[in-house]
Amino acid sequence: MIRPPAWLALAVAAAMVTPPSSPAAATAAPGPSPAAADGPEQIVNGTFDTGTAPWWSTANTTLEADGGRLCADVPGGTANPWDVIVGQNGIPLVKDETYRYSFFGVATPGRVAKALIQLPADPYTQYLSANPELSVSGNAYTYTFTSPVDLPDAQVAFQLGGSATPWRFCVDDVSLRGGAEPDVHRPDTGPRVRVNMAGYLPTGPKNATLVTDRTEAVTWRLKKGSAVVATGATTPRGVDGSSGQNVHSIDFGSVTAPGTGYTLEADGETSRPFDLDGGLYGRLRTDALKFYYPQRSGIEILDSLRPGYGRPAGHVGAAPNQGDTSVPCRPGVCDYSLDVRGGWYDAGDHGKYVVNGGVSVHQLMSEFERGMTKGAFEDGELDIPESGNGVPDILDEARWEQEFMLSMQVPDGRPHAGMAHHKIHDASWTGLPLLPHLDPQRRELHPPSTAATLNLAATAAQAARLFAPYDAAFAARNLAAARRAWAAAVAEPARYADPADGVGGGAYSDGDVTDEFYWAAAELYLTTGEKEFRDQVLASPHHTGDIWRERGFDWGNTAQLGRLDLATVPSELPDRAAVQASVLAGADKYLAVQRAHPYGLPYNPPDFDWGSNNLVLNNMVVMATAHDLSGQAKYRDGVLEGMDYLLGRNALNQSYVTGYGEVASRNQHSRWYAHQLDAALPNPPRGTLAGGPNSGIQDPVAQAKLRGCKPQFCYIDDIESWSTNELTINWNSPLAWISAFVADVTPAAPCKVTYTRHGVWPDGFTAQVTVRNTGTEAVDGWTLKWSFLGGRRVGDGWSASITQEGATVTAENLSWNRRIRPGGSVTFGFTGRSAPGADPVPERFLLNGALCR
Ligand code: 9MR
Repeated sequence: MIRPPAWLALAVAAAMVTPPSSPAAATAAPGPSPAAADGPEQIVNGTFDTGTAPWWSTANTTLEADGGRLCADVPGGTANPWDVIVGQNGIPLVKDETYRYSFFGVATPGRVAKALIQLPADPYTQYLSANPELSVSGNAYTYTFTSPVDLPDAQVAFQLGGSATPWRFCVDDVSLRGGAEPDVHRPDTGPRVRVNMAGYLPTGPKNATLVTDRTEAVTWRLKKGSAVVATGATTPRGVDGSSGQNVHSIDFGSVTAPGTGYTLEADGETSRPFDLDGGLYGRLRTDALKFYYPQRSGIEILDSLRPGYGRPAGHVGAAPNQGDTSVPCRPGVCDYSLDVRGGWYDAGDHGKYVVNGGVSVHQLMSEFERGMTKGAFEDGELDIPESGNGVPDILDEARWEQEFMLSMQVPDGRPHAGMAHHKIHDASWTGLPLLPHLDPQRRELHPPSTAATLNLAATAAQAARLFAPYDAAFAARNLAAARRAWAAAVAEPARYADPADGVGGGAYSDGDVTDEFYWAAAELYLTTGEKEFRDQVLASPHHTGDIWRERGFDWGNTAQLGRLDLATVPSELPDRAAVQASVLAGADKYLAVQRAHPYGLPYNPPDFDWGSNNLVLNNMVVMATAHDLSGQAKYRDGVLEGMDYLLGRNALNQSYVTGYGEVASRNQHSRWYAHQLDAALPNPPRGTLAGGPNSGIQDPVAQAKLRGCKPQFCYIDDIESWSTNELTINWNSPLAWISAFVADVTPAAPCKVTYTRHGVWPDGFTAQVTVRNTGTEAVDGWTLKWSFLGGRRVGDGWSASITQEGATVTAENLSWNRRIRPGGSVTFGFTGRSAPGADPVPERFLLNGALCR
């Protein structure tokens, strides 16, 4: 950050003032009036010490925090000043107040820019307009003006376009002083002792955070009712950058007795009550998955299955809906219509997006893929219309979305055949509330993109191996679609979605799809075992690069999805051990971030991103996978501590999951869970995750109430705060995945399994399995489980009774070999029926429910 001495700033100010070019109402005076100079600061983050949020730019440039300044490379060849803009919105102006506006600006090479304070929408009335001549060495500029209007959301803008050649703009110390003290929103953060209000696992780590001015350790007391059950000393942690609070941490992990009504006391404060409850995450897993059914498009939501949430089918062609049974393209994009009914609504809007649908359906399928050995997912557990059809409900729910993904593929014979349309949504934004079946907007298909095409390729390839045991025809349809999509993406590797295509729905643009190529190649390889895809995986820069960003992964960063699956799904990949080691390295990185954070957050960039809770969860997915691969307790403990943040151990002292904890998000931005706007409508269902703190605060409610917020405070549980408090299908998917992980971390057993294939012929094989007891106690009666991918099936067995249900194979002892003495082993075998595609040897075996390592 550049701070010229005060006398220089004032001297330059007097010299540099440029009168406003047009608006009669504005006045510019040489030098600040004393009142304005002393008035309150209206600009948020004008010093760029911790990043660039909430400043924004037009899509043709990128904001950089460069040595404490904001900088942007301005492209050449634009015609008008407003073709390239850097700005900040939401600046309140008070009529007849005099303001002093100042900044330090640099141009390389020198250029004249436009500095404006104006109405943020047509007719863009200018209250201050100046033309600073920016130089390479930089100057401080100061202007004063009197506001002719009361306006809650003026815009400060630097218009930088109109140059034939490119140049670099940098700015610092942007300040607008004067007017009224900003309306400070003071959230009710309750007691200063912050705990996981939903509860802790009796056997897991238990950490809390105390907010206090004290710098010395203080005593904490854990109580159950009025009885003190444990005491200890806090650990002072200093000032936490993510909240601006001085904090101590508290570790009460020694207490393990299950029960309700625990409280934690320290520094004269008593936390909200919590439980030690082994069943907590089992319930959360179910609720996080149940979120999806009432998010469905194209089907009536039955009140009998979701009491209080029943509603007519949305977008099935009944007026006033206009689709989605035959949806045309946006004008000029294509000359056909597609039947794209079904799928899940993306978020609180009625849009359906292939890129975001991709990561969501993938994480649901991955949750199943991780747990299928155990047969952990049952038919009937989610209360959906398909319950009872013989297929695990989680797969039925995933299929609802996957069918939609398939329907977005461009038909043969059309331009871009095999690619996927990027998205389908309303032609214009609609207001809240609006139930899906009442949406009157025209629905439109947006152009195909390489990113959407690769999301389709990846998820369809994964669906092919997972659905094969349940519905071979659906699996085959997916594999064919995945191959077509892959070929189409290779033919058009850089068809990007337009970042400006954000009217009526989100843009979801992504200018780098090399990560999507890697993910799709990984899924195609794992399903088919084919050399072409293996070579693509091995040649990708994402295969060995450090992809473990501190900011986590999401719909636009998908290399991590490929890397995680290559680590966990059995295959013959030559460098598989290195891939697995890289997951542990990533998890260690997130653990280090978490350990340094006094709120136990495994995510801590200087400014929090849109949907930060999702990024926190995805970093936890990496830690959880490291636990699956290594069995090391530190990774599981890290995941549990991360859950504490989401469920109440945070600066706002609130849970971000509806229905979990005494104070929890309940007004997430949604057009149909709009209880805050219409008492006849419900709140979001239990288990709905809010996006969470977002330093960018792009919506007007957040801008009015949260200006200048430290990252953890950039959140408000208001239905209109769409940038901090939306719900989405891709945020609930890691919540479901992680809660399944912590609900059921499979314990390790002292055993070793050797699985040997003896003979292989075109449609069959024989295998022999040896189970060795490596422990010190005899095993008396055994059941061994594993899973078969891709449609392989067991046939006749010997020395064990062997059955298969869906993907899960179960081998049980016979009466004569039920006992395995310490150091001893049993061997059994079977014939099997092969299936096309990859044929890896199973790797995960459960002996009497515990994992053999
Ligand atoms: O989740 C998306 C986030 O990563 C982006 O930064 C943001 C702005 O482009 O958009 C988010 O996605 C929204 C989408 O554009 C429209 N539907 C609601 C999504 C969640 O807020």
